[in-house]
This record gives sequence, structure tokens and C-alpha cells, in this order.
Amino acid sequence: TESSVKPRGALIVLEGLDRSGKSTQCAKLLSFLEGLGHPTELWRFPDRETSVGQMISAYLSNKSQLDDHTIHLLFSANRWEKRSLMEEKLKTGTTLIVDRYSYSGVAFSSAKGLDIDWCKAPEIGLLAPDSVLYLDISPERAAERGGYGDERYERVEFQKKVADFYQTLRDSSWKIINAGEAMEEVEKKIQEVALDKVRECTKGKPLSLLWS
Ligand code: Z5A
Ligand code: MG
Repeated sequence: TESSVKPRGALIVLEGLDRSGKSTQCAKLLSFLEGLGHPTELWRFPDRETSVGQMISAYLSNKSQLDDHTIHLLFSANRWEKRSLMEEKLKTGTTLIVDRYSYSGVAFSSAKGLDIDWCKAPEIGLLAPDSVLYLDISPERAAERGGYGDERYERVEFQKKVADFYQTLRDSSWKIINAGEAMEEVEKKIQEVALDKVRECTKGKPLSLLWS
């Protein structure tokens, strides 16, 4: 009926070190959920399409230099510029799979030496994920995978620090997925967790805000 509220979509975030397989698994999860008939979109941060995203992209490919605080705030601004659309999509029933989110923002900047609470502050008030799937892999194993080493931050020593800060940010809403397994194994585990969350949200799980 017209008065009935549409079930909302779930906000599902994939996090993990570089080359842990996030983008691969996000694409697989998108086809899985779409195949089941759930309206779903795949988003990623940084979103390099926006004007802020273009500044971030130039920085990541070493075409520009920025102060650590400045780039941190740009990454955050890049999420804020998508916040209202994100809320609208979720409330109108679309599930969003998001490739990196605020946790990447805080873990990477803290690993450079910025204060973690300072790093978290600009993320306060963004939508909190219904589920964070952490693709767990050692920096050494990740480094063995293709394409490693082309951009800023892709060094094993730095990735170890990032892993430590991810550990600090972890809470009970996170699911730790062994990302060292074969792609199909990882895929199955992610499907289970994601489907559970989609159903919970359909049943009325309320949206919440970071950091809660
Ligand atoms: N960053 C930040 O500082 N602050 C922020 O707020 C945000 C980000 C949001 C760019 O991100 C950088 O921005 C990133 C963090 C920082 N640091 N760096 N560099 P990005 O998301 O654009 O990064 P990317 O270039 O897409 O790489 P990635 O995300 O790190 O990779 P991935 O998505 O996790 O992995 P993948 O591309 O799916 O897979 C990597 C390779 O492994 C590929 O050849 C796959 O075929 C292979 N693979 C995948 N799964 C498996 C399994 N299970 N077995 C074997 N091989 C596999
Ligand atoms: Mg990726």
C-alpha cells in the first residue's frame, strides 16, 4: 500500500590492506545480490569522479603533493559529498556495497603519524555501515599479488602500520574474512554475511551514524 514504508537497503563496506581483494570481491558480491533480485549498487572511495576526487587521484599517483592533514580532509570531504545521495539510496531500498570507507581514511592517515582522534573527527556524522567485512591478509602475502607498488602507500612497512590501525578501529560489527583463501572461498563467506545484513535491514534495522 502507499502508506507502507519501503524496506531500506544495507550499507555494506569492504575494508582491508592494499591487494587484499576488495575490488574483486565487491564486483562478485554485486552480481550475487543483483542475481537474487536485490536492488544493489557498487560504490568506492575515493570516488575519483568528483572534483575533490580528482585532487585525490592526482595526489595518489604522485602528480601532486599535499600536506598529510590536507589530504586527510579531502578524503573525508569526498565521503561527505556523497552522504546525502547515500542516505537517499539506502532509504529507497538500494543496498550499497562500498569499496573502502572511513576506516581506510583513519587507518592510512594514522599510519602516517597523525593523531587517531583527529583523524576520526571529520568522519563523525557519516552513515555507519551495517556491516564491515575486513579482508584479512598479511602485507607480505598481499605484496605477492599483481599490480602492487604502483601508487603511494604500497610498501610493506607502511602496510604493516595500516594493519595495526585497522586492528584498533575494529569492533563487534566487523566480520574478519580470511582473504588468503581462494577467491571462491572468500566469495562464499562474504555472500553469507552480506545476505544476513540485507535481510536484517529489510526487517527494519535502523540506520546509525559514525562512530557508533
Ligand atoms: N585511502 C586513504 O588514504 N584514505 C581514504 O579515506 C581512502 C583511501 C578511502 C587508493 O585506494 C589508496 O587510497 C589506498 C588507500 C588510500 N592506498 N593505496 N595505495 P584504492 O581503493 O583506489 O586502491 P586500489 O588501487 O583499488 O587497490 P586495492 O584496493 O588496494 O586492491 P584490492 O581492491 O584490495 O584488491 P584487488 O584489486 O581486488 O586484487 C588485487 C590482486 O589480487 C588482483 O590481481 C586480483 O586478481 C588478486 N586477487 C584477489 N583476490 C585473490 C585471492 N583470493 N587469491 C589470489 N589472488 C587474488
Ligand atoms: Mg581496489
